[in-house]
Amino acid sequence: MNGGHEGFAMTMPTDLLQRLTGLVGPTGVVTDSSDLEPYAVDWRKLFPGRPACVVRPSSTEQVAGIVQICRDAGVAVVPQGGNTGLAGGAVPDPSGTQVVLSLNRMAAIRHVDPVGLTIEAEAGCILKVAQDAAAAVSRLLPISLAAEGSATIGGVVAANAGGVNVLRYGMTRSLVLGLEVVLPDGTIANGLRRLRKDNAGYDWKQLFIGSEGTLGIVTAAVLRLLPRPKHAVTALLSVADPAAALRLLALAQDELGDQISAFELISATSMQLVAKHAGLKAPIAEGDWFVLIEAASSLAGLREAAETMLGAAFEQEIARDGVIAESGAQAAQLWALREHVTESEAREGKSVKHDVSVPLTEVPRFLSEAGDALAAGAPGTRVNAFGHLGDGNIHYNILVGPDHDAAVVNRIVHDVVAAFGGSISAEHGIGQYRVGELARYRASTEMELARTIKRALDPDNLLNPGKVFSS
Ligand code: 2HG
Ligand code: ZN
Repeated sequence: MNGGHEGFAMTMPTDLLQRLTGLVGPTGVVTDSSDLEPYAVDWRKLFPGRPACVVRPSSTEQVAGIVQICRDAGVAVVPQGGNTGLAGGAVPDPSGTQVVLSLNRMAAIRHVDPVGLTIEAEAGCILKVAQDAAAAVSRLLPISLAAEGSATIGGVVAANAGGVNVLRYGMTRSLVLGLEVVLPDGTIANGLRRLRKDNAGYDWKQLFIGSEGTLGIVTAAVLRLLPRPKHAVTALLSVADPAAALRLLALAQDELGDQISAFELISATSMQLVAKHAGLKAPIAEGDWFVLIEAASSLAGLREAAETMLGAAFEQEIARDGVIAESGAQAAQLWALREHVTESEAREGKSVKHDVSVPLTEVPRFLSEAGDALAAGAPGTRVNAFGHLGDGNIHYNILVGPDHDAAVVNRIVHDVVAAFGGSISAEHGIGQYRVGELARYRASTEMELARTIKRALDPDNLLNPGKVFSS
């Protein structure tokens, strides 16, 4: 019965496996230790866990059944999508007692409506597959992340994912029209409405978006689409410092206005890492800071506007060098520089990540004060800063040596973030990585409000325990 997985028999109530297998069939339950591995640990391998088993339902009713069975047995359930998160929110703890509920068999796109501008997809649908389905009818699903080839719709919604287009289209939350959720007691809340306007009572779906699987399990979502822009322009510029990057943002707002779809900051360190580990080099003169700008529109004239912006940036001595992509292929090359930063950082060695936001205009002062604080409190560390400057969201990642203490580095950086009224998690969520930091930096009234909601929906703390709050 235990499939040869030794730790399993010790930690899992005896009839639980039988009941789960009875519900989803033998192929829907994974117990073999080597098959469990990809579900047990996050991709950065920072949070190694050990699931009792993995259950792979193929319908919302099965998800509800699994939750009920586990609840009866007093066993915790950890929902998991593409397992691409950076905060350890989708992996079990090391106890060997938690059941991972993988949504990867529920991957259907249920409808695409090119006129009503909606798409309905099941939780396990890969984000890129949903983007492609929208593109096939000339529509845009504007959630764009490096992990889009593996991240799933359910995970993207549960994590309220950000990405590079947030400054124009908002976080995932702003694109969710309808949601289907399995609650911690195993009931199904079906709010899969495709309505643009729905002000009838509480907008309860908002509770689950960004709850990281602690309040309910997202099984399907209706997302908003947009007309697909026919024209896009991508430019890479170098600037002297982050203050100049902000002046460039103001200029871009003047010249490209509401067509700006990405405004990304890349430090020289990030560029050097990408050159070293991915063999990619910026096609402009070396600089201290770089800005990658993208604008997209259904109407022509973007390129001219971008050229005007570039000309003004040189004239006003905001930019030192710059290039506008001449083709889609060149645009992809410019984007590849930005998209390879995370991977190149990982290849460089150990890093302590910070996904922070401060009021946008404070970014330059934040960068300088955090740099000073680290030089004083954690000498020998190197800053790899990059991110979504258009949102005030910087990935302030610190390359550390074996003797540096990650907790000390966190404290130094987050204290500066707090001094600027910022957030310790702009887009990656809390997961298990930031539980202590959230408790430290969020006001106790805010934490108590959150706990009240958690207790009301999941009084036994059986849904993704230990994430967002300590259990
Ligand atoms: C990005 O913007 C991702 O590329 C990853 O959010 C950030 O590696 C990181 O810290
Ligand atoms: Zn990011």
